[in-house]
Amino acid sequence: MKWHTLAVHAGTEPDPLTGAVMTPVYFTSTYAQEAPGRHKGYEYSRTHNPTRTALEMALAQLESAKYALAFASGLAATDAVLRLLSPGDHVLVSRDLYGGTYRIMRRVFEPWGLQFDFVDTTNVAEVEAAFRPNTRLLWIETPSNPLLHISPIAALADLAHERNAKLVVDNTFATPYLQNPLEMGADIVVHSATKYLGGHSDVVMGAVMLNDEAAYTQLRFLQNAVGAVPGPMDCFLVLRGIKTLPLRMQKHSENAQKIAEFLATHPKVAKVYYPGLLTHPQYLLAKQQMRLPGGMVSFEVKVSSPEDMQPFWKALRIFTLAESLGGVESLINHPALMTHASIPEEERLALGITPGLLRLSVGIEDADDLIEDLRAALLQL
Ligand code: P1T
Repeated sequence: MKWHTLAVHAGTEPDPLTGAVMTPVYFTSTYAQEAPGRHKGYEYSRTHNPTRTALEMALAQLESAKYALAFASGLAATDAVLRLLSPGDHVLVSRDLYGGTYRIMRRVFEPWGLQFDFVDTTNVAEVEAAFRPNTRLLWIETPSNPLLHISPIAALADLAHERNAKLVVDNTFATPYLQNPLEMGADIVVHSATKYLGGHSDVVMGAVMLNDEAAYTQLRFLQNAVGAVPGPMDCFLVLRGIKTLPLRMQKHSENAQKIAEFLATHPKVAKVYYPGLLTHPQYLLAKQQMRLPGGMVSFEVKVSSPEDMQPFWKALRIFTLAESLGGVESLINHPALMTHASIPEEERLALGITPGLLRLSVGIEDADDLIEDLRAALLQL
């Protein structure tokens, strides 16, 4: 099946009871049993819910995975994957990554006994040198949040497997339409479905996709035992969002390319981070492992302190200053003060998350309007 067909039909079968073409939203916490333990496969909605089952089937198909599990948020999905490990295990992680992922690793799992090292995963030699005998996972974000670094999935999967470790890819920025890490050798894919999979900024959800049966069984156990599951309405919303994922990603990417090219020539802009620009250090790798460069653009403006940004924020008419990304509307975020505030300042600055760094989630509006909005706001600096 090709992509647009897959997105429209994945996980969606006409309801056998009524013929309803759209997946019904099963608002029920429990299910009648004919006799104790005799039921139609559903007992209790923390364990299973038919709307969630339909979504999980769709998510698996999108990532060409055998299995998918939906969670209450991207971080709940991350939490479940990290719980596959035991105290004393070591994890290598992309240095540039979502602040909340950094926080759960440093402040929840490190005190619990896991060990983390944050490395430049665009550089295979640096990753190789950081492996320890107890390294169990290599965890990468590609493109990374917020600097859009691209890490080589196939090479890192080979390296992880040589060292008896697994490769986890947070595929949130790329989406399954732009990149399928499992096909490149990764073992586990994690998504914040809050973003492009949902696509409309109206739901918080996470997902895990994988092929390994033993890890799947353990994750299914954790999903039920810990209980961070999404409700049926949220599952319906993400199922609906998925139907337009390829269409949206094409437009997000087309707009982002135009905006990145505009910013690259702007005198107030010191640096642009976008994998679709020839100046991006991993431009060729992005071309090779991604269908399109995606809808996220980061750039650095020439300001000495965040206070100097006030007139810029005030002048914006279309871009909304907000955390999150991946919706149809354009958002702008200040990583140092917002999404990445949980990373200590010294580490942030070393990474390149400076007071002038801005991150755009480019929506599907008309590119000319978006460029005009940025042009007018940049005039204020
Ligand atoms: O917000 P939640 O659904 O729990 O997903 C967490 C998460 C995981 N991975 C990546 C790459 C992410 O970007 C996120 C969430 N990110 C934001 C809210 C943000 O504005 O960057």
